[in-house]
Amino acid sequence: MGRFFLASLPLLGSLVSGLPGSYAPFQPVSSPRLPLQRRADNEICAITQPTTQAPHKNVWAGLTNRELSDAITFLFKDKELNLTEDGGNTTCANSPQSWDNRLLAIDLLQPNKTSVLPFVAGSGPAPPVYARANLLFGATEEPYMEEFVVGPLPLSDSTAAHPLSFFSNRQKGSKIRVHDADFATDGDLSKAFLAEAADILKILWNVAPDGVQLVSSSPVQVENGQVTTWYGVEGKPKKMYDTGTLLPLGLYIRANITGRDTSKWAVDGWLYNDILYSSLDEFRKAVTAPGFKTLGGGVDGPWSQLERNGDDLPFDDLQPPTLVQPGAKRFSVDVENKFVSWMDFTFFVSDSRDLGVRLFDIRYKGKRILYELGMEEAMAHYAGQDPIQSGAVFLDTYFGGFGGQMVSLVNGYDCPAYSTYLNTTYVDGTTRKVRPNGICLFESDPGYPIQRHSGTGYTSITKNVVFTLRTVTTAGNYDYMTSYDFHLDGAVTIHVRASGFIQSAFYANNEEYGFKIHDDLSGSMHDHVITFKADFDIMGEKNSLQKVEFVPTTETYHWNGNKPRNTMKAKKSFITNEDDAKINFETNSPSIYAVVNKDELNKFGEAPGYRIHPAAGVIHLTVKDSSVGGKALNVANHHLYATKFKDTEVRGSSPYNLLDVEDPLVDFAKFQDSESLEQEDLVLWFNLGMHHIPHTGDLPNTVFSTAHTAMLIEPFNYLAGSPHRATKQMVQLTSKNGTTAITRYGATPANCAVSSSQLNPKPDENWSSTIAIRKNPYDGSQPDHIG
Ligand SMILES: *[C@@H]1O[C@H](CO)[C@@H](O)[C@H](O)[C@H]1NC(C)=O
Ligand SMILES: *[C@@H]1O[C@H](CO)[C@@H](O)[C@H](O)[C@H]1NC(C)=O
Ligand SMILES: *[C@@H]1O[C@H](CO)[C@@H](O)[C@H](O)[C@H]1NC(C)=O
Ligand SMILES: *[C@@H]1O[C@H](CO)[C@@H](O)[C@H](O)[C@H]1NC(C)=O
Ligand SMILES: *[C@@H]1O[C@H](CO)[C@@H](O)[C@H](O)[C@H]1NC(C)=O
Ligand SMILES: *[C@@H]1O[C@H](CO)[C@@H](O)[C@H](O)[C@H]1NC(C)=O
Ligand SMILES: *[C@@H]1O[C@H](CO)[C@@H](O)[C@H](O)[C@H]1NC(C)=O
Ligand SMILES: [Cu+2]
Repeated sequence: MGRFFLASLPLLGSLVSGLPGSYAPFQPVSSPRLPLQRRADNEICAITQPTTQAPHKNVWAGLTNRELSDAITFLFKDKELNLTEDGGNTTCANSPQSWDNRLLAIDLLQPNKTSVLPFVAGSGPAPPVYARANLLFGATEEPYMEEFVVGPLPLSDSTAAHPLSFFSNRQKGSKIRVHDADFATDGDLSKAFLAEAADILKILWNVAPDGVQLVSSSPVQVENGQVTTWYGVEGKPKKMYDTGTLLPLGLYIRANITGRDTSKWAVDGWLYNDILYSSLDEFRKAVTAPGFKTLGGGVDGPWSQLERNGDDLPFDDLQPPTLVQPGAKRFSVDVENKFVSWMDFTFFVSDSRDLGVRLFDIRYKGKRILYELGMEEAMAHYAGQDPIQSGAVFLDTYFGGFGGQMVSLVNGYDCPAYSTYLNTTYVDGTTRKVRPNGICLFESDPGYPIQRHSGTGYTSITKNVVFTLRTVTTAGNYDYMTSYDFHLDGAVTIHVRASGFIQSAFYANNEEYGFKIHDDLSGSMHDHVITFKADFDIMGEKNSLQKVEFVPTTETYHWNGNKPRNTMKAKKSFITNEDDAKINFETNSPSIYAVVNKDELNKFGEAPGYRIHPAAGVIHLTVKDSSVGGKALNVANHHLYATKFKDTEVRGSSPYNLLDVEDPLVDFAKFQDSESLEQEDLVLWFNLGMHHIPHTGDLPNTVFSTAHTAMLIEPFNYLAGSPHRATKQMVQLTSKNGTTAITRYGATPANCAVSSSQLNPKPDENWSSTIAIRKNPYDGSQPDHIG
């Protein structure tokens, strides 16, 4: 089970302003709002944010404005690349067209770990800065995408641009064919074929062509050079909500989109009620014949929309308990360097279009435990009787990017009102975009203590204070909330929650792929698999993977007359080879996995390390050897993998993996090439996720409280004892002779009043649905920093 829901927890003692020893007595029902009035002598809590100075520059953060501009200028000057500029505006008419070469994405190329480590240790220079750029070569019969590296930056005589291939283990090289480069221009095609079918739309649903909309399958199918896509017909939302994914109408249209001459593209199949018609005329003949069975189709309405909808709940107009900050914050931030320090933890934050926010150089008590922790890919694999569901595999790093689609957080809802917010930034085409309040940082009390014990005459109890870094990515119909929680016992939990509109299927013939959840509507079954990379460094880079298994056994003990006794033992071993490090957490969880350092044994002779285990359901992909995703999804086949670190194996997947599923840019299976894991630099790759078969409760939106998955990493024989004993936020109660004594340990009581702006935060404070835009080239008018 996961943590409690933050916003609904009563925090006794911090709602009222408590003075030492003077706790709010029982209050009569008639004066419910007393705390502020009664404590008028107290000042309003001043919420201050301590600052800090990062020990060194954040080399992972992203490109500065100048570096970005230099890289873009350099690429555009390269005659051979023949790039068409977008003039800083990717949505305007003179932006590149499908027959132009263009810049799809540009970002910092994360510096090699091997060149960062000496810098971080203070014994080497800052690593050179390179950009990675994804270029789409459209000015050719066979369009392709190729990743380039540009640098070093800023511009110098040694700056160069060349294909970036060391990330990729693709057989066919760095040029990867793009089969749907002209898709942006196909709007005309779909408009035309809907117009031709106007009479049929009228018969089936009594709508005109502009009363429906189309979705296309993802990815396109490529077979023997033939490129096919399917369109699904959907009802149109009636309000502003993007409810289209809840309104499939059960008609699917196949189009042959082979070749670059879009005038030759043609519709060659109409699928309705599981019958495939090979031409519109054939379909029309069937539909207009007597006795043709029409299936209906869902209609947008309150059931799918997001207005409040339902009977009043008891007392529900009253404000629920809320989290408050009773004074100064207890963590410090270097905003410029995106460096954060809370209790015994420090870390750097980076953000990028593809991957969103990730953490680097996570240290605990001054020692690095993780070089890198972040999401690699968020995939969704659907299934169904119809070609849209059956063909749907999404990689969210590709469609807009996990960072590109991050949103401004809603104060008091996404995060507590007192949170510290940081902006995030990403590059769209050649334009830098700034997203205010993309990251929140806050401490909270999950509503249960981290420790307690009652003995004769005493109780010892310790507050559980959790520090969270959170972001939200809205990837089309779905919203992913990613939270990194840091705990007083030295543990870190990685949570992903999903909400938003499900993608659904037309119900007909679909019983084995979902439940009927509304008129003509099936909740389409799918797997969400969210891959994370965790590059552990436990007391140095050389580590091993320990496995401790609970095994049943029959033993004899001489003191028992050697009678057999059925019992259990701990089987301790090491996973010493990459091929053996494809791990599934088994039923009944008998095995414990930990990254340990065998060269740094503690004083009891045990290897110190960090353990990793699921904190809320985790999954791997159900589909084996997916016909749609192929080898592009290989990172999702198990719960956990360990590999030996290499500068060439830094990404477990690529946003462009679906462009060639049989020979993807990154085929994760090729990482498992029998290398030793004994006292090597280990990287763990783990999958979070949910098997999702939507039920009526997913309407209108899936809820975060159930769509939740999490992994916990925690110290394992790492410290002499549990570090949570160091906090002052604990008490001991002792009773003697009928009186109770309270022992405190130096925690200062709150002595300020909570402002009404904390209790009633503005949800739109610094929120932005539009994004600030900075133009290239860099003209010096903006500060030269990131974001
Ligand atoms: C980009 O172009 C579109 C369409 O021409 C226009 O509406 C928009 O205002 C432009 N944005 C900027 C930042 O220039
Ligand atoms: C450069 O791209 C343009 C389209 O943007 C194309 O017309 C032209 O042929 C290309 N030039 C070369 C040398 O490939
Ligand atoms: C698809 O279109 C291409 C290009 O127009 C054509 O050569 C091919 O024969 C078509 N395929 C089928 C199956 O009709
Ligand atoms: C965050 O973005 C907002 C809006 O663009 C801007 O006013 C603010 O200065 C930014 N904050 C930082 C720390 O860059
Ligand atoms: C980073 O590592 C790769 C793979 O070893 C290497 O090809 C590349 O040159 C390195 N980059 C730098 C800047 O050292
Ligand atoms: C405990 O209470 C008893 C009776 O009230 C009293 O006689 C005795 O002195 C108390 N002992 C202590 C240690 O306070
Ligand atoms: C909004 O921005 C102002 C000015 O930067 C800052 O003082 C305030 O804390 C911010 N509030 C939120 C909720 O981000
Ligand atoms: Cu789902």
